[in-house]
Amino acid sequence: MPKHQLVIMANRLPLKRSGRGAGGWERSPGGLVTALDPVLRKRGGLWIGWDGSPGRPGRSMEHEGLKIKPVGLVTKDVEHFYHGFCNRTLWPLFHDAIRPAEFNASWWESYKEVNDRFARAAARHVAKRRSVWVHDFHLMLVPQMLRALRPDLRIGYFLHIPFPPEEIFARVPWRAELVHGLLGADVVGFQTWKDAQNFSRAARHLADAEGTDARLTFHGHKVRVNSFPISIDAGEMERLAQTAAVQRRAREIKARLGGRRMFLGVDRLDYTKGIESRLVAFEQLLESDRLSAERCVLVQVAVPSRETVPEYAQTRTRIEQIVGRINGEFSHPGSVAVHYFRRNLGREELAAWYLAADVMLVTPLCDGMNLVAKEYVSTRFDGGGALVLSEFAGASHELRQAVLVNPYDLEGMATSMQRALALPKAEQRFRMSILRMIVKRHDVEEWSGNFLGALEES
Ligand code: ADQ
Repeated sequence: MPKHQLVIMANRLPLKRSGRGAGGWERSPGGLVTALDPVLRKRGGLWIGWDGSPGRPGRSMEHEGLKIKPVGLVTKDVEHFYHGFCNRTLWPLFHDAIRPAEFNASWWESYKEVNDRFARAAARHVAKRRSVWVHDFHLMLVPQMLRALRPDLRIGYFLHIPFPPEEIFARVPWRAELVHGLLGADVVGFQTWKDAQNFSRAARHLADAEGTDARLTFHGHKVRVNSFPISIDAGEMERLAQTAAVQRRAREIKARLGGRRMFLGVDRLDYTKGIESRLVAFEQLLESDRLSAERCVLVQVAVPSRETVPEYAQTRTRIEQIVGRINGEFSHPGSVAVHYFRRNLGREELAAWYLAADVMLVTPLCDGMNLVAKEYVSTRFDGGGALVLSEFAGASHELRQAVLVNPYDLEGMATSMQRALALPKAEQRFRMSILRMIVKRHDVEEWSGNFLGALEES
């Protein structure tokens, strides 16, 4: 049995089969992979997860020094476990019930089965007394299941999305089982201290755990609970932005937009990200003549996500309707008001858009952290740009120098967008320098070091 330095378990592998050509791989989209990929590549280790296609699992393999152990999901698992319990029960419920969560006993059965499969895969493939780091809401039962199979392992768990207040979490018919699942870990980590407190309260009230918000005991097992705000490889993002190719591309983007001031949004196409609200706020600015499409433009880049879930298809339709409405009303020949790109951009292209944007709009209705905000700040080595950030993103706890907005207050958001665009130069640069310092200081290396340090100590 090879000795792996660190074992990551997450629903998705960091790579997925690329549509182009047989046997090709590309990076999986989303924040979890953005954050964890550099950590594991630096440390080396094993990643256990699903490759994103239904069917038998592929073979174990090694990719650029990273060992990969695929776990298979059949079509029924994809429907019941992934699209069902994960995306239609846990995701909406943990995001403040923005959309109603559905509770379905067959999905729950599937969730238990798939979690058991992951736990068994880890139990078989992980060397003695190793540390296993389990990630996110897809695998909440794994810590307890794995502890039962392999008491020699040290188990950490990190939740990438918010943990809801008890009165929302308590709606889940299987709430106690979910909490028991997490209490199998030695360290349970969250994005913010509020999430950690929500969890500890649920553990005490719904699952008979005892102790304080930071230290719980459950059936004699001690569990540490804390916040570990996730981050990005800030240095790498800055280096990318400093390359001649990215700077050239940023100039080209600006020129193509006719030198207009640019608002930018970059998100997975998800109803939690507040894309519709920011579009409507922009529409209000145009409608009231506070801005004009001849002088500014909003660019929205949205990467397709969970497209077979009905709420996602509806969100996409609504966004496309709003974009059409705004453009129909306010565009002029040569100056389209909203540019909407539904696609995944490469890292260089992404950095060029960040560098070209005057104002970055990160306006989720609810978000665990939001790495786009941190990526934007790290690319702005030129000291330019302004960040409009939702109070309901975990990132707002750290990035206090952003222009903070309530995305439910459309008029307030419109005013803040206009204000961000017109910030006096000195204030804009001052805010950006503080934001940059925070993200640089608290990067993903620090995040993983803090979490794994806590796990070592446990
Ligand atoms: P997400 O909701 O997926 O993840 P988020 O933090 O918004 O994560 O990051 C999205 C990532 O995808 C970023 O790295 C961004 O660059 C990339 N991305 C988005 N749109 C893209 C596009 N069109 N093209 C290319 N790349 C694109 C979850 C939680 C978050 C939490 C992360 C990490 O929901 O709250 O911050 O995990 O813990």
